[in-house]
Amino acid sequence: MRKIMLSFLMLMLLNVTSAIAQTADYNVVPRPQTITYAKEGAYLLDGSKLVVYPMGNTDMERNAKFLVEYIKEMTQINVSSTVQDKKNVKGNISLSLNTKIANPEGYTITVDKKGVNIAGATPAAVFLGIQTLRKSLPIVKGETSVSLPFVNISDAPRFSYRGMHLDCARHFFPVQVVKDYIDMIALHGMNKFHWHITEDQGWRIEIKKWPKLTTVGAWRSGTVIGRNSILDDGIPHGGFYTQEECREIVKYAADRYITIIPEIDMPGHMLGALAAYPELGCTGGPYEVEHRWGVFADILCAGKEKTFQFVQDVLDEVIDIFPSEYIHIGGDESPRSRWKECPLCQKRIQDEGIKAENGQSKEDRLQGYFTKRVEKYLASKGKRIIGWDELLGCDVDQSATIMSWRGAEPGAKGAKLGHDVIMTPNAALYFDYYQTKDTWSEPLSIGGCSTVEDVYKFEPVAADLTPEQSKHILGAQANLWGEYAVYPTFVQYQVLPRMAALAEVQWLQPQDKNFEEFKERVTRLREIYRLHHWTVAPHLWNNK
Ligand code: TNX
Repeated sequence: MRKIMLSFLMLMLLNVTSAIAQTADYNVVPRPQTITYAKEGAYLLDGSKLVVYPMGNTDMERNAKFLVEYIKEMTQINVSSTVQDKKNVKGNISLSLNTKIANPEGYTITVDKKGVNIAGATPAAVFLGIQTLRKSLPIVKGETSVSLPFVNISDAPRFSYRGMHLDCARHFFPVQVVKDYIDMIALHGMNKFHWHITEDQGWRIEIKKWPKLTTVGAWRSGTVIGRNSILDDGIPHGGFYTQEECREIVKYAADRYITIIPEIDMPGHMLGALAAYPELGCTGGPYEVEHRWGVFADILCAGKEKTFQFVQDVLDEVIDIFPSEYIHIGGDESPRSRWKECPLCQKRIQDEGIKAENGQSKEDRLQGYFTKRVEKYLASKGKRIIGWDELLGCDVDQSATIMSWRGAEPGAKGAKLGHDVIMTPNAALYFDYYQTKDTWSEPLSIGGCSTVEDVYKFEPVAADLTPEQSKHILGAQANLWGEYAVYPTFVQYQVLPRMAALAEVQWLQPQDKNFEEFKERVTRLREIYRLHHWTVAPHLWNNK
């Protein structure tokens, strides 16, 4: 009898162990601000559970559907979403709004015997909480349930601007690649996508009033091989996004609470447009859509009124598509040589009484005139400008937000002058740089080197800024320039996992960062990258 009892007990024990569900781990990237575990207890997530959302709230309904999808993706468990009524909150996964949370992106996750609740200050905050829960889930196949330890999570991001940039102008990428990139941005808790869509090497957005921008400006007859070698591949390259596609992408991002900030780079980096409309340049051309990489002398003529008509027409259509309050107007790398020799630009300088001042040449300040005029136009439509840090050398207004790329110093300087600033310093946050010094077997990159650790260690707020000045640092962003980004897999390789390191720079206070612990978190995140079949750079894992 005892023997039988014992073997029965053994069997039960075996059964229990095999039935122990795989467990969620809330240590995700970016790490939540506070995670407080209960002494014991766990919620069993299985196919009988529902995701409930407040009745009549379409944003929360969409959030609920995303969560259902994510649960399926991670665990293969099918739950469904439904509107909330009194009966079905208990024991289920509920989404709710809590206006008492101060940060508009702040949220809490509570897992206890009443069920799971994600409460956010706004639907956007709830979405961020959903991302955290999603990343916490174990990746399992063929299980009927997973276990979520009882916990209280309270979280909010450090910076309001958490961005990624993608250059779709040097090389054109299909709509799906852009959507995949937006998925990556969402997974990392980011909320801005800076979309670079005009360049010397191609104009990538349909503008109905200026059709040659895409019939002519979107196509080049070849591309230089390597880093500006003397060889050209002779292979036509091009493409553009129709306005309809742009709207589709805007919606795709907005559904994920990501704002797209389009960049129309001016007055430099404009050869795509000049090839289409040579009358917009100082010499009148002819111009060609560029095959090579770099900085080119031919830029928009600041003396001609037609140039401003062109810019306004383009921006009219751009702001009709992109609801973002910010429009990026570039402003980088605009050589002065043409403006110096152009009678119309010189006449403009005279007429406007522009003088060399503050170490800035007349032509530098002509770019200031150009920028202020465009800014004023956009302001009349309720929009604000972002521009590259070259603008600090051009006598622009304090209202221009500065994107600091030539290191972090221009940004610190801008903040001291009262500009809002977004930090994208090349040394740490240029994801077109190599991510290892051992480059022999790496795909060709622009140069430089920024390892995952270099990204992680970047601190956006310089130590010598006063608290008042620090408030001007809105956040940080990494840029992926496209000279060598020919393939979507290479785009993935360059941003994963550096994007994860950036996510913690954007989310955490410096004292809460810890690279060794981050490595463990990102190793789990890599499993989600793999689930999506994204290509991940292996350097952090000794190339394994
Ligand atoms: C500088 S960053 C540029 C880009 C290049 C990049 C390459 C900036 C405002 N201008 O046009 O693609 O370097 O790293």
